[in-house]
Amino acid sequence: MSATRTIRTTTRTTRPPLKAGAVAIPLAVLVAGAALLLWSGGDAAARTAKLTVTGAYVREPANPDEAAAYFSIGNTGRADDTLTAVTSSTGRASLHTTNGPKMVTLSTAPIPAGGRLDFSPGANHLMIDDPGPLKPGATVRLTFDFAKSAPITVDAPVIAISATVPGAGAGD
Ligand SMILES: [Cu+2]
Repeated sequence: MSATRTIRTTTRTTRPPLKAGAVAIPLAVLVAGAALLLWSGGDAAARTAKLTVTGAYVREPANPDEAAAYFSIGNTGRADDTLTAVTSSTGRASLHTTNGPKMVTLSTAPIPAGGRLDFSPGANHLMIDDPGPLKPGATVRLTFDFAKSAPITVDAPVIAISATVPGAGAGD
């Protein structure tokens, strides 16, 4: 697509005619540039992360000040990526991990090529501060931002305090 755009600039005819020698060099540069774009584009496509977010849910909070969300990010691509932030349609979300009895904020979390990043109870979780009332059946829209890949948005269902994890044992 970008190569097509580059080539289209050669069809401009509004400029006054130039000497053949003056045209030849810019054309050569354009052709070389287009070839470089094609080459680097193909190379990049072969080595990108391919991310999917699965199993996202929000546990109904015991109090309205704080909720936790969980999810899994799979990477079937051939490059690592990094989760840099998650934003929530309600409240303020931050990445947390559990270190013994304490919660620690994570600024980023790695998603290895061919691997996955799990945010699951007892370990990593998405903390949502001041989410407001969240009842089972509602959904919270979560947008995941990555260092390299385009953002991914999912609607995470709110599940009851006592409910089992959705999709548990499904083996996604
Ligand atoms: Cu936390």
